Amino acid sequence: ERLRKILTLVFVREPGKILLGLKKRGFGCGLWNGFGGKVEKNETILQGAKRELVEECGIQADVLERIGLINFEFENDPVILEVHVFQTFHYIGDPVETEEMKPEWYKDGEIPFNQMWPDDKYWFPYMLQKRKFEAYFLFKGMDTILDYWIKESLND
Ligand code: 6U4
Ligand code: NA
Ligand code: NA
Repeated sequence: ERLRKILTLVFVREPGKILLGLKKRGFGCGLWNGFGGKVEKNETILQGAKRELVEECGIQADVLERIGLINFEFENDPVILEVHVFQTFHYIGDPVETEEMKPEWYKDGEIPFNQMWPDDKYWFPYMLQKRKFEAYFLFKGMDTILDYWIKESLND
């Protein structure tokens, strides 16, 4: 019996650069990442993604593009994290620091992978090149990837 948690992860982009947030609390604290969180019962995944983007960095995006789907498992843990990854080049507002995230723009070639989740280096290249992907990672703790696969996927 697996317990599946649905999460979102949103990347705001401009040509040549990408907005990341330093997570200030909770899961992934101290790591740079996109913006997102748990999808609530009364909303769709897309609505959850847009809500978390506003809540965490003050940015509104009317259109988000689905770019990836990642399933995470942790050794000896029944929970599966199903993370829906989105990106947008069209947004309203300037990023603001919130209680959860400190936003900062990074050049596409200067992503701080050594201060990010260890899986990110594997799938960021797909996202940066706008290639839709699906991936799976099996973690031991927060730092060690025991197994993974990643594939380009074209389903919409
Ligand atoms: P609360 O505590 O309810 O405010 P919430 O904002 O709903 O939390 P949070 O911040 O725990 O959810 O969501 C976790 C975020 O971290 C999601 O955006 C998904 C992302 N995430 C989780 N594991 C990840 C991983 N291995 N690699 C990655 N992002 C991950 O790049
Ligand atoms: Na969050
Ligand atoms: Na949340």
